[in-house]
Amino acid sequence: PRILRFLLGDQLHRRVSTLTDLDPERDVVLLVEVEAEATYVRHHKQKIAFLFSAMRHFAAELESEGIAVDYVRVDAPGNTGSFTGELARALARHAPDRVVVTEPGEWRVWEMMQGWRADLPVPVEIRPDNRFLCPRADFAAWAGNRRSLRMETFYRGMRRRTGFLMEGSEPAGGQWNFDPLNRKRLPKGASVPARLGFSPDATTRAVIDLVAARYADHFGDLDGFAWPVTRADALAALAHFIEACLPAFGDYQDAMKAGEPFLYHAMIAPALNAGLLTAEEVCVAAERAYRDGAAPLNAVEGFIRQILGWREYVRGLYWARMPDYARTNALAAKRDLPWFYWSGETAMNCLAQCIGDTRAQAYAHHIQRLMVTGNFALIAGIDPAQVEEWYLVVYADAYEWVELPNVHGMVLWADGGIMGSKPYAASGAYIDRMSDYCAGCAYDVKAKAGPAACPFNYLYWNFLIENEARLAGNPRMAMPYRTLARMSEPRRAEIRADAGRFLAGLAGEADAAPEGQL
Ligand code: FAD
Ligand code: DLZ
Ligand code: SF4
Repeated sequence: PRILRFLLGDQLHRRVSTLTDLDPERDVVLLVEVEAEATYVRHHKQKIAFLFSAMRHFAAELESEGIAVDYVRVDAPGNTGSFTGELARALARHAPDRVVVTEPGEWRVWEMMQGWRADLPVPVEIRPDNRFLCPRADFAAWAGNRRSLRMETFYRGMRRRTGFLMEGSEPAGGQWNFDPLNRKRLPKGASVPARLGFSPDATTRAVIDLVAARYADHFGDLDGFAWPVTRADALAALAHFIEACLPAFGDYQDAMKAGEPFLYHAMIAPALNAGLLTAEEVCVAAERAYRDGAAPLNAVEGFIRQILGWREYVRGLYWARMPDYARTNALAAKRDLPWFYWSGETAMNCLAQCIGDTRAQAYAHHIQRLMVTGNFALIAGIDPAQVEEWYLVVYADAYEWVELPNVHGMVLWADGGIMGSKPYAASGAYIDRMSDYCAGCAYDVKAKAGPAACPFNYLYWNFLIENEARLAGNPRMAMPYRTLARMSEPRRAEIRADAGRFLAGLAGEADAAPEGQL
């Protein structure tokens, strides 16, 4: 039988389940660039350029193996602009006996696939995505109907199951988690390794031109494009990370520095999420560095936990709890996303820096996402749906399966505690401890009240006040609420006045809706 193997743009791995039993004599591999995927949110320009270029390179590699590839470019005449439309056109071109696909990363596309099964004239086989270490069904079995799902428990199970960093039945070094060692501030004058950038080849340059013209009104710069777009380059990026960055990755994992978004991070998430690398080979490479004595255990364990733990966990949680997961808003947050998330124009230096990095690179590292843009959205009470859309737009590695649990659950606590036992709210002191941002800021991080005070300081207390009914009974919030209880009435009023003035200013004069404001 002749099989049409439909490969989505983030499934670019030679051994992905769509391709495992490919018969080069008869089968055809279909890849399509479609307007609907490029614009269902207005992705950062670098994200589209990265994916189109990676797709084109991957198609060329398959062809060089003698495989028949049907590649539809976004500007090809007759392109219908959607997965469903392009699959239907391809069926007419190739008249296959059946279609094989790998399950997609997003619920939205999963629903489309159910439609294909129902409506297309040939059978459509949807295969599990074998690039993950924990199959969806196994996660669902672990999760059951439990309300709260803790990453740490899942992660220990994954360590046992895969054998990564295990000595028999015990964790290497006698401990599962070395995080307490991983909170160092970057020493003044420290020189960080240079990013291994990949200069665009002819294929990438053509795609960059296409994106610049076609998606000119999307967020983000294209100038600094340096992502690996082939498997060979992605493997080089991984090797560079293991050698130059992994040894210090643990120590400075949470550190932030103005003008240096990359620090000791791996910069591999776009490649990993698109299939250019697999989670397993990345963990193998990191563990080898530990076994060879090239990187310390706190770094290697911290890194493997991100991939074997967090990445697998958010993906499992997404599929186990969608579509309801996206709909909750446990803290009833409803303010609009401030315009400065797009423009970067704010006097708060930490936010200006992180948003500037994001616009220039389609990248910010984890703590920038969590403790700066994320924490601000949490304590300012921004509507989860608007925050989620922002994160899905702005990062080259963003797909809903990984973005949504991180934003909805980890950052905004909009899931009411499925992911984390308490919101990660923090005042300016945290940012001051972990970065050099405050020194260059118009606000004073030490000041608690008044127009010159760091807004994170009063927004933090205002957040606790606004959510007192919902959060005061949470045992993990007992300490801050005890402090709040000791506050005088005038001090509480001052916090609410500072926050009210600041939030009204954010909303702008025209649309400063009094409802929900202070
Ligand atoms: P490193 O810091 O070097 O980490 C190595 C790898 O671990 C990453 O490449 C990634 O694959 C994995 N990883 C680390 N943390 C997480 C996590 N919390 N969840 C899942 N995987 C993780 N990651 C995405 O891939 N796509 C997203 O859309 C995304 N959105 C995020 C939104 C928020 C609000 C937060 C707090 C985190 C988000 N992350 C997302 C996780 C993490 O920030 C990025 O994976 C990481 O910054 C990518 O850069 P890196 O490759 O240099 O990562
Ligand atoms: C993100 C993206 C973009 C921008 N463009 C395409 C595309 O043109 N063709 C394609 O096959 N995939 C694209 N993708 C990735 C898909 O959106 C992704 O496969 C789904 O979100 C499921 O994870
Ligand atoms: Fe951010 Fe406050 Fe520091 Fe300014 S003072 S950089 S607003 S934490």
